[in-house]
Amino acid sequence: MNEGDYDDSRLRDFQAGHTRGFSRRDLLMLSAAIGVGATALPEPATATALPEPASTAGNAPASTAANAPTSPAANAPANTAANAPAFAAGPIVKPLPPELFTVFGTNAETRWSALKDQGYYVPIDRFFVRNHTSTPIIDPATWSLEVSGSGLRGEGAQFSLRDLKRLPSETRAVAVECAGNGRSYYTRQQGQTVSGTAWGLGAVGVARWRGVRLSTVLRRAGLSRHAVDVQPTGLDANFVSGGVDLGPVRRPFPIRKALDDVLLAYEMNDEPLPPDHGAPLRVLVPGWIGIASIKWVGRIEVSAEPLFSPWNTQFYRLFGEGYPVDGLPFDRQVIKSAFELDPGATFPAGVRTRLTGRSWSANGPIRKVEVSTDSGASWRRARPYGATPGGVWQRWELDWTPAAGEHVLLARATDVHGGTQPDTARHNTLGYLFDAVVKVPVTAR
Ligand SMILES: Nc1nc2c(c(=O)[nH]1)N[C@H]1C(S)=C(S)[C@@H](COP(=O)(O)O)O[C@H]1N2
Ligand SMILES: [Mo]
Repeated sequence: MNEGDYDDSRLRDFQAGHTRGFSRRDLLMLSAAIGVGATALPEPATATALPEPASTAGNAPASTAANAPTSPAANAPANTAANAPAFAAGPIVKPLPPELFTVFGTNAETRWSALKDQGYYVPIDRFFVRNHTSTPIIDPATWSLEVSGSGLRGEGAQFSLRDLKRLPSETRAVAVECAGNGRSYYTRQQGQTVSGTAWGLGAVGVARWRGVRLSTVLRRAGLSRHAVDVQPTGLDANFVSGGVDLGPVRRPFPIRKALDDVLLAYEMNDEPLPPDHGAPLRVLVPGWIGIASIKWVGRIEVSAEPLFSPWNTQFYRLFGEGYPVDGLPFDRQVIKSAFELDPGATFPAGVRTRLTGRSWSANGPIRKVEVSTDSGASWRRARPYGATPGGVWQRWELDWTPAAGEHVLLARATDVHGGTQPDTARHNTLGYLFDAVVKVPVTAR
């Protein structure tokens, strides 16, 4: 499918003020944030046609009591003193040992050294977590999925987890990667200012997901041929940004993508989906930026009109000198490589060591990986190894005998379509889609 056409048409809708589920105030904030005001984004003389700010939250799923996430504290016995620390422990449920993760507020990045000697799939205990707020604990027995909207022929439908598990299942390798993965390198490597979580390269993971195809569920719910957009909504708390309640986390994608390869997953690496990764059910949108893969989904809206949320109007747009159209939306991930080591690692000098890493591209399997151990002066082909189910990423290795001193390692991948990693990523103020070759300083002694 052609995401470029989709993005262009949504940009035009947006500029023309054809937004729904998106407040005038958000639009003004966006105009102010990008510093263009009325020039690029028409000041809504159409303001009356746009919903009032309150309607942003009003777009939230009618969260039924049964669907409301219960806090761990709510499940605690009457005397909660002993249980209090479990609730206070933080926004992420699973342990975050420092040898596996770097924590940024409500988010945790996988340390690349923790992927060495792991298989193709990233184990749950080291899979990165990106939470806008906190992991909700949802009772799978009372949870249900609501599928509704103007893109259905009838009233819509509700599915319990048991209903979904009775439908034909599919198991697939899919990467989840944050759009801002590698963001800190805009600053560290290119000296540029960006805003957002200062991820290294560890906001990515590949898992084996099992679930039901979204197309199966949409057809059961009475999909109409007028449907154009699909928008899943999370049951986590509303996201408040700059004092503005943006409502629950949600983001639309086109019906073509929905019917192509989107999965509703209830298992991750052969285990029930863990709380931090979206239990009881999450969306997986292969090849797209992580935000498309909504966790803790409670409702899926199917619409006969284009849908908008702050996650495709305010965030996930490209603003910057390098972009001809200010505020271009985007959906697809790019190409990257990472060594399975932490920057600043040390090696024994004069001893042969095996460098390992992984490369991945949202546009197709990796064809070759070149590695430099001398700051880019010379390059060698890395040896690919291991099975590549789904062709999501490629593991590789290369032997190296370092001389004593400081070295800079680089890895550069090329995919089957010839797409490769540039020396410099195209700067955008929100720091998305960093695809340049990363310089990894190491020491031998
Ligand atoms: N409901 C909900 N879904 C969400 C998010 C969230 O905060 N809430 N974060 C999104 C973002 S930005 C990313 S990168 C991925 C991260 O998935 P993971 O935490 O399973 O690695 O989930 C996406 N889905
Ligand atoms: Mo993300």
